[in-house]
Amino acid sequence: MKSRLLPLIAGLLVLVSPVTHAAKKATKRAPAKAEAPQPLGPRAEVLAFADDLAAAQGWDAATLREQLTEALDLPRVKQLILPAAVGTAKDWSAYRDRFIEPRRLEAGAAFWAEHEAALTRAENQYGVPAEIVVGIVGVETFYGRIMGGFKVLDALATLAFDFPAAHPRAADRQAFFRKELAEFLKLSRENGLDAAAVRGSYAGALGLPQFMPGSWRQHAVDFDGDGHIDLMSSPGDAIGSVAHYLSQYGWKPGMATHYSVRLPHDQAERARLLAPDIKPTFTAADLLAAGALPSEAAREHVGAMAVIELQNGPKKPTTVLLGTENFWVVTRYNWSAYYALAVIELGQAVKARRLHQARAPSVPG
Ligand SMILES: [Ca+2]
Repeated sequence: MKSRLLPLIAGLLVLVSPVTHAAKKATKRAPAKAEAPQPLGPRAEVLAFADDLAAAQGWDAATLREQLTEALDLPRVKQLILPAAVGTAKDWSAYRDRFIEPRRLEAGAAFWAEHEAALTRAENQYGVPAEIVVGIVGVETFYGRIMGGFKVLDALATLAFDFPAAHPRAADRQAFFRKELAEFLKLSRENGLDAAAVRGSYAGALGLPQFMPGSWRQHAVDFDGDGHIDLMSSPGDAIGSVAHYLSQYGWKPGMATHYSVRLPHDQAERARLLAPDIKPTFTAADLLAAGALPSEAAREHVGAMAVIELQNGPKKPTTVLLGTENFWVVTRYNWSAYYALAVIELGQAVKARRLHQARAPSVPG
């Protein structure tokens, strides 16, 4: 997916990522070595990339050649991009606890209070509830506290020209990062960013909402009205851009994200319902016919739903839910049911905290 975002937390996510992300073969992570990063150097493919991009954009080729050959090839980035070793137990409850915890809830409530006007305006304009935007910004960057310490130019150059061959989809991913490197260079020039100084995730995701450069150029909006799109330091622009992104991927105002369900006892039916993973496929009538028991609300749902099963480690029972088309839209931000449910539950928990605070009785004087 070209516009898929690769947030800062992807490193955490691979530990619990669904089968779609799992490596087909065991991939042992290299032990951390004190290997000093070296410049990419004047490799033929780097020079050709620089010349092609400079010609297409009307930029000075010598300057771009210099910028890219001097970019550092970062060993740590190549370690982090590899999927977790097979056999790592996925654990929704452990993953959830990383995000739905008191410090992040407190930060989320403060973020919501401070930016309530922008969140409300984004909800009115794009139909995406404030709690979903608050959930995404909270999971991605802890409300701007953790936006990534890698130099994005180095990280993207590493993945564009020296992508680890051990990755199961190395060729695809390398092509993706070459495109993102070009997008980053365009973005820097368009927005007056110093490309050599900008920091982000090991995969090149940027700012409060951790947009990839291509997503920034395609989906970000100036939402605070100052004439510039600034996802690095404008919470207003980040809020509007997240809502706009989800709206462009088909968010349906008023639709629930998910419902509860009991799976059928029949193993073959169960397997058939789980096979499409996060892709909404079955109507409530389909589910009932297959022997599943959707909740009352799910039975009223118009449209297709996905039957999603999350692992809770090797021993505990799994968590099962019905994801709607809006659940699918949240996974366009990051292709993982674990990610989407963390976003949704964090937003709900922050909202509940706000309501609780609003209702708390004042101490009688
Ligand atoms: Ca702005």
